[in-house]
Amino acid sequence: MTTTRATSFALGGRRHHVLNTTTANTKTRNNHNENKNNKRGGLRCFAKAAAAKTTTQKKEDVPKNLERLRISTPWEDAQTVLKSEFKTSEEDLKTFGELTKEELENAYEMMQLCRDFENECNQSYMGGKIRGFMHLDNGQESIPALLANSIRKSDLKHSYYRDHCHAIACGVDAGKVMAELYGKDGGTCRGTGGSMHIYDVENNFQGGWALVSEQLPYAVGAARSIVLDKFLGKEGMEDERIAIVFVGEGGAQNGRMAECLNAAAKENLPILFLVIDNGRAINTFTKDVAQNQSVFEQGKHYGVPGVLVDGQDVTDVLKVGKAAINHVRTKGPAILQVHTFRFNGHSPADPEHERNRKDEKRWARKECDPITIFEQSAHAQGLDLQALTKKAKDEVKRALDFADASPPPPPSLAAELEYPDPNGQVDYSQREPEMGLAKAQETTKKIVDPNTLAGLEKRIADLRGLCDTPQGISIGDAVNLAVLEEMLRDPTCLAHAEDLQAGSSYNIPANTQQAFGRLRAADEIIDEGHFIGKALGEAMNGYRPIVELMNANFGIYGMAELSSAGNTYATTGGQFKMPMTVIGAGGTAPNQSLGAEHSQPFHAYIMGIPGLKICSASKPNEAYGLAKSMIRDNGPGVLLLPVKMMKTRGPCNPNQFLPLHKSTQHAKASDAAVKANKAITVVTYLHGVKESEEAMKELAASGIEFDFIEMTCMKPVDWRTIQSSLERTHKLIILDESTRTGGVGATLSAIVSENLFDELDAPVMRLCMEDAPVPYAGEMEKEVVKRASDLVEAAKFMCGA
Ligand SMILES: Cc1ncc(C[n+]2csc(CCOP(=O)(O)OP(=O)(O)O)c2C)c(N)n1
Repeated sequence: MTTTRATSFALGGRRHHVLNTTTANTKTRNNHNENKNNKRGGLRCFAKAAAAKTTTQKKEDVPKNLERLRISTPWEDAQTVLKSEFKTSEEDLKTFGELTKEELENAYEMMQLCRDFENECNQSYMGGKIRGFMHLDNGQESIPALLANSIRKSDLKHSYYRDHCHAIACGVDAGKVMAELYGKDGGTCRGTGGSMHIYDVENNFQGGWALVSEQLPYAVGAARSIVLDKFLGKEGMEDERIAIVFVGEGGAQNGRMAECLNAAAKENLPILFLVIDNGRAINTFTKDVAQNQSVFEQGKHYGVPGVLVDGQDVTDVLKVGKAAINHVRTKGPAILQVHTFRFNGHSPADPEHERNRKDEKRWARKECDPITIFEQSAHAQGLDLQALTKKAKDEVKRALDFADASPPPPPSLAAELEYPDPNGQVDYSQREPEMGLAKAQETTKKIVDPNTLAGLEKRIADLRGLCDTPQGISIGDAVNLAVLEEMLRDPTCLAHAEDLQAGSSYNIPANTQQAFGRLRAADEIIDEGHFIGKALGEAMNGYRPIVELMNANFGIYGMAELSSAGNTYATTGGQFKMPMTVIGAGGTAPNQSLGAEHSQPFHAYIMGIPGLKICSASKPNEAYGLAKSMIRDNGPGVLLLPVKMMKTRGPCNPNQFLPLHKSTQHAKASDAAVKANKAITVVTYLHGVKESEEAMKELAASGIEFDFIEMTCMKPVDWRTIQSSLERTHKLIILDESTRTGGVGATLSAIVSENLFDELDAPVMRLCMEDAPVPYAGEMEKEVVKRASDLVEAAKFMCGA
């Protein structure tokens, strides 16, 4: 028998090019490049550049072992780059080159505020008030100075884990930031996020993301939302908004950077990639792992202009930064690489062992402090530096007092923030588009061509008509109907998929691009992480994206993004909902022969992600009703469909919204079978539904009957439906389309044991996929994937037949 079979398986280039000597705006300020002690390629690059430039520092001031030195990007050189790469006009250059007193005061005050804030963070960390990982920004204050001067409240900002100063410079209250670090209720996210997850909906500060580079596609999604707002004619939106994303030079080596540059260029999105180049990723010299550190030139392949600036000179940063930001506001995407030094360890946990790190830090603090450099420059003359410093320090003091006084969050908050739409509390049929139904209809009429609209309405009517035929509608078309209806009803509904024009591999979501155009129904490059990520950014900004995965298993590339989608509502303290739906055909049918990688139990892999609602549907009726509800739900959901049954037809009620937290009982064992001890509760999903139906037929003659339950809701596990069945049958078989270890059945079985132990007459029996890659050859596959015949055998065994 099947469970016995299970025992046969175990259970259980070093060179870098920061300084491109052919680029006019990149020269070292220090003429110490002949440093004989240094044999590394990086410095030799500096040597060439430095030869062309004057020095501001005596050679003997520089420790001989330093491998990273300050660069020089004087405004006259930067202008050459801006003219050639950004096509900035002479007139604009003149404007950007002139810094007003107010700009300089703002910049200085923000630098002092950030320095003092971070120093106090350090103190608070030592005092145990701040815990976990914390990343400080000392030495890089010219960037917040730029933000304070040039970034608007309405711009959409995506930062990384070193985010305190970015948030403050973008208008987030310093007291709320400090309170968040203290884990207090008055924090930006009520203590749910912490140092690496600062969000503030009011100032459009959208993270605070802790996985290196994950923020890149989210920001691209945010930039798309700006373009979409214009397309939809959304009211109350400023025209020149931009998205800005911060990334380290280490993070910029991640492939997401290339994908996002491609996406930004392809749709000419208003997005600035602000690269914070402190030369080290934690301790590792980025030049040791990256062949080319000229991140500002990464856009060349896509036609995205870039510029490098010396981050120790705040006036250079302000001038060049203003030009880059203006380019994004008026023309399209750009890269701004700011060359800086980080004065502290990566985080308090950083031992800073890597070569010469401590010498570099000591030297940089002494020679490259942007605050001191500004104070000693001609620009500082005439400014009341003392008064500005006092103002900054007073603000930090206020922030500390606010954080201290704030109470801790109520422990119950974590549970309250599980889902924006708590289970069973929303009638999705009544949920209107955010802009209201009337406005939504008016918008759709404005943006969809009348002939196309007529064709679409006919297509929808045809699909609805199929529901009335004796054969019914297919699972694929039931999903298509749901998607088309929702996209028609709510112009903020979007679609993302590969091969979308052709309706992707299983003809879902078909006709969306033809009906709604490329902006709302986007064909995607082949990286599911990329477009799940963009969907996440859109969902944070008023859109309801629907992502189709072609094969659910391809979603493996989007695990980081799915997990962050699940986290966001909670980690933002409930500020950002995440109304996105991911649909994928997947699973492991017997005789599938799709090979190991296309047959993985993706549903089991994502089951542990908090905040995700996971449903599955193996009949058209459920596929339609769940898709409709999930699209209108305000949290992230995944709807899984059986890959080999997409054309299976059946009845469907095209007017219903099914609950996302309920399993579905398809058949009930007779009272006679219960009395005869021949009734079994069978719980399954995806292809297991068809297999179970076959088994039921086969068992009819033996008198064994099933209370047959489909896990239309996989997460949260609906054990109450199982309970009412077990109260009759007292026997449970799980036909599980996932592995014995870590599978859906494992979770379900544990929950049943915990909650329904007294109802069981026998141990729960799991018919799982074994812990083996699904083999291609049928003979071997039979050993791994369970099917109707295994269920028949197991049912007979359980009933002693
Ligand atoms: C996906 C992922 N891998 C590894 C880490 C650990 N980590 C945190 S920051 C960091 C270095 C990033 O360096 P860089 O992008 O240059 O930014 P910086 O911290 O220097 O500002 C690493 C490896 C992480 N957070 N996420």
